[in-house]
Amino acid sequence: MNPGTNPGVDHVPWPAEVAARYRASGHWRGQTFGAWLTALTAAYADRTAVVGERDGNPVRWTFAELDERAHRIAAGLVGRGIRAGDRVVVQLPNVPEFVPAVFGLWRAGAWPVFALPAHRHSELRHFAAQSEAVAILTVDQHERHDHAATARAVAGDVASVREVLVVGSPEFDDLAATAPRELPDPDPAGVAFLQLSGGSTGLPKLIPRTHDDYLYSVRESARICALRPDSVYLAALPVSHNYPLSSPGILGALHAGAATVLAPRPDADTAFRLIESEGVTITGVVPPLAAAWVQAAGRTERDLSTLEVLLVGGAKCGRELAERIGPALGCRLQQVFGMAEGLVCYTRLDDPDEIVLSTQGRPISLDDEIRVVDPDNPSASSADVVAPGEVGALLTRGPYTIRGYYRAAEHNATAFTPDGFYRTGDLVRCAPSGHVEVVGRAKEQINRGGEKVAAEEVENHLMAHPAVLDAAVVAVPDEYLGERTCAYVVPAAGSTPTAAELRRFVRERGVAAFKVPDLVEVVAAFPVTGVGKTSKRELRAALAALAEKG
Ligand code: OOB
Repeated sequence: MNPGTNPGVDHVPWPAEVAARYRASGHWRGQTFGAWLTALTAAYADRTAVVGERDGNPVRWTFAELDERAHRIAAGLVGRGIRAGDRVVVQLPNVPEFVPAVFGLWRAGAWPVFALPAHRHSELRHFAAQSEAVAILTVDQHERHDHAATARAVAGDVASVREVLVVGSPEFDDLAATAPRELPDPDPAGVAFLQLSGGSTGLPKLIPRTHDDYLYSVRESARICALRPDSVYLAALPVSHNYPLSSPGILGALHAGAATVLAPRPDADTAFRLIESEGVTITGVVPPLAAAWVQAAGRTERDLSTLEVLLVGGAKCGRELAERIGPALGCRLQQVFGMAEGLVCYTRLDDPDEIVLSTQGRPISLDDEIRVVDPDNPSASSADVVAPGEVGALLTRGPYTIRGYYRAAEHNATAFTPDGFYRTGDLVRCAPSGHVEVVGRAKEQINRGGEKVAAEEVENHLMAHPAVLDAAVVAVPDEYLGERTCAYVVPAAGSTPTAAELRRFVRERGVAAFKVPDLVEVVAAFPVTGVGKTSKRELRAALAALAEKG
């Protein structure tokens, strides 16, 4: 056991009797990711597993080649002193090496901490510090950003980070050429990796997912999305996100013996080129991307006829867009409503059209417990359910939904009910069929076309500016993204900060570009709400209402 990890304190396990039930029902099978890949390789050795591009050149690996690479990387990592239980921040774009590198970490027993390519110094430093990571795995340059330099700067700031491993460097090639060796299989009930929460409070929380729970959601996702060995999944979104990783994602495709094609970028030109050349049958996008693809489909020369299913999720897919997808792209729409904390809902491929167009699906598992509770009470218990068909706040617990964030005891006390339900912060309505319709959000988060922005995180950055007395970040409706961010700012006495200056300031603090406020409004004072409350929550609600009125 790594002395840095402390099960029960670092992460909250499922109660023993609940875990026993999930094992008895076959949800949890006691298999690790490493053992799972070994079994898949035995079944599908010569089939293509991963297709990608490196420096513009095609890369194509079979299951056997992927498996061997993962074994070599695992041995190389262990040779570099990475031990079971060590955390390693992984910031990789959609490069083929992502797949063997992550399996290499899993086989070494290390926990990937999945950062997005958009994250910058301040976020990476937080992930590394919070997880006491020993290494950062990244690329050199990507989309004109020097990731290796950022990672090295973070390593300089966070004492636990001993090394920066750069995929594509001669050092990494050496590591990946290490002779494979037998390594002990980690505990399948233990944490396998840390995902990031979209967050609503100051800094993103880390989400501990186990081999047992995640593999259950992967197997079921592959089945629900009807993946088969001759399916071809296009990973269009950044692959370290839960959605393209597992809903059904790369892992779902592997489970079915299918190939994954990694798109270096998600734009229609790139995606359509790959759909045509690789015969892609299924992919997943966020609503703004679906809209862009629908538009581009009208004037493309590419043959998209292999595409059978387009998953749309991450943010609400409006009815109008939903209706255009099938006719424009010649495929079936499948809505997906998921969260890195666990619960994933899908419309089923044989659901009636009306359900597919108007709901965000139903849970993966019959053992996913759903409660729709009093939306006006942030501490509503799982018993405070609203009448059937009414809108309420969604609580959930189940075989792949976490019982607590990583090292966040204080936050967990409010983010979960005492009986272990996760407060999703989503406002939903549940149909008698069990289908869920997402109608809004109670959490202080902006959903910018699927990219999540925690209001408080951005407010804290703004308030670090000497000319800012107070800040409140709210969502404003946006035709393309669904929502954009608007920062209302009260200046410090005698200061006159400009919008451009404040946006630059936030960017220069080293945050993902999608968190830089789209709009900044400097106001003399914040409106006071009817009840005279001045809490941030009330202010944001009042400002959001104001913004909506235009
Ligand atoms: C996915 O995961 P996260 O962790 O980035 O974000 C989760 C949140 C949900 O709580 C909800 O607020 C929103 O994103 N969301 C949707 C949605 N799908 C996600 N809101 C409305 N309609 C939808 N279809 O976003 C994610 C994880 C796995 C699969 C798909 C998406």
